[in-house]
Formats: sequence, structure tokens, C-alpha cells
Amino acid sequence: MRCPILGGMYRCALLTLFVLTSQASCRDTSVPSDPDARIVAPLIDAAFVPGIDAGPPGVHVEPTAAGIEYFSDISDGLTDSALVGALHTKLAGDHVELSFASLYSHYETTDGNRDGCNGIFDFYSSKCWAPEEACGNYMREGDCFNREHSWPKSWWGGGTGPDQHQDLIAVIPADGYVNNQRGQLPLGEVSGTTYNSTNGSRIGNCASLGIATSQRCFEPPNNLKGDMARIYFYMAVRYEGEFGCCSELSVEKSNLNQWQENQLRLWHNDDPVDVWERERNERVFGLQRNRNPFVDFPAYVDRISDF
Ligand SMILES: [Ca+2]
Repeated sequence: MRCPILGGMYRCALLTLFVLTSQASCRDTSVPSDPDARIVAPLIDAAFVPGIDAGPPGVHVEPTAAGIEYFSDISDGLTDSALVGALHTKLAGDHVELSFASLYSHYETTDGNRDGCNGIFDFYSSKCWAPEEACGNYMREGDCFNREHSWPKSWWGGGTGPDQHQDLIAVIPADGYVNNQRGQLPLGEVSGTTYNSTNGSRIGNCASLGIATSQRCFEPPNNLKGDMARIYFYMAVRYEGEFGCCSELSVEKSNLNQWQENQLRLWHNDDPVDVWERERNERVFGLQRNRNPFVDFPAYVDRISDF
């Protein structure tokens, strides 16, 4: 193994011990050491061609039977605050709170073997990770991956206790270096790119409508823009009324600011739900026992006029 340049022998020995421990727990999926680590079988047809994303804008894949069943008690006629309220109650009630420490091992289930990657899929780079490549120190892209709060935790005040800190729907595997480059930047189109990651994630001046171009934004690659948008819609509904702060460029507590919401609605339409996103939702459900409603039923987005 490679030890961090900045670390001494003591740190290296500790890291070696950690890696050996995590290898043992990650690779033996038949007998999970973590009681939460219930492995679900992939649903994707073996004939599915990796790399394919989705059809035309606005055309989402059909929900799974499990998705239909899960949301079957959400009335068809609900809209706006009534729909938000019903979804919030369901998502907050029906779930298993996982430990933050367990997320690394869960990523092998939720993000393993996705989209041509035989290891753990990375949202911020093209790297396909082995479980033992969890961060760790990083000096450049490709060094290690970590647990990225796609909705930055500083936006709810940084607390590590509440559910949102370890919510597997929104805390995603991502290259540690790119994650650090993003920091707490809002999601938006960019111009004047100052960083371009290996999967096409970009950092630069914000170019979305309604936000000053002097601000800096983080733009996911096209095939993940919708995924990120639906994660944000999920967060706004799941944690509706639960955040004590903050006022940010993107959000006011759990509410999306208008420019951010407008941008995410465009991405939601342009990058519709594909089989891989649906697959992740299904695998997360196997562990956390709740689901992203906007992956199962993308039309819910249009029935909520204000997130
Ligand atoms: Ca997508």
C-alpha cells in the first residue's frame, strides 16, 4: 500500500491497520460485519449496455415495482404543500438511520458495478474505486474517495448527529480532492472554468440565471445533473422544517432559493432518470428503507411548485 507523504510511521501503521480491517469487512459481503449491511441483488438486466444514460429530455424510466408499492399510499391528487407534507411524513418515518462510519462499506452495495465501473462509482471523477481507497490524505485527483455531503453540511449548521449527516441518498462517494475543490459551492452552470475534473465536473463563475457571475459554482457532468437535482429535491422534502439554519446562496434552511430551484428543474428535465439512478435508489432502499420519490416518480417535481 501507499502511505501518505505527510504521515509518519505511526500514522502509516494506523492506516495499514485501518485498510486491512476495512478490506476484511468490505470484501466479505456474504457475512456483513455491520448489521445494516444487507446486500441487495442488482436489478439491471445483464444485457444492459454500460455507459448508456437516458432517452430524450423529460423521458424517465418507469419506476420499479418496489417504488410503486412504497409510494402507493400517496394520493394521486396531492400537490404542493400537501404533497410535500405527505412525502415528508413517509420518508422521515420509514427509514433506518445508518451510521456515518458504515457508509464506506455501504457504497460497495449502492454504487458498486455502476455504469461500466467494476468498483465504486464516483460522482465527481471518472475514477472507479476499490474499497480500500477510501480517504486518507489526498494531494491530487485520483488519490482517494470520501463521503461527500452533496448538500453541504455547513448549510444546516454542520451538525453530525441528525439523519441528514448520514443519509445515503444524499451522501455520495466522491473523489476527495474534487470534493475539497468544490467545498460548499452551489450547483450551477459555470463559465470561465477554473477546474475540470476527469468526469467533466467543473468549477468556475456561476452562469445560471439569477445568480451573480462573480459567484463561483460547481457544475456536475451532463449525465449526473438530473441525479444531483433529484437529490436536492429529496433533501428539501425529507428535511422540510427540520433545519435550524442557514441562509446560503442556494438555500434558506431546507428551502431551495429560486435561482437554484429553477436551475435544478432544468437539469431534472434535461437529464431524466435512467436505469443506473433507479438502480441506486433501489439499492439504497435495501439498506436505509426509504427512497427518493423524485427518482421513482419524476412527475412529483411538477406537482410541487415551490421546494
Ligand atoms: Ca443521470
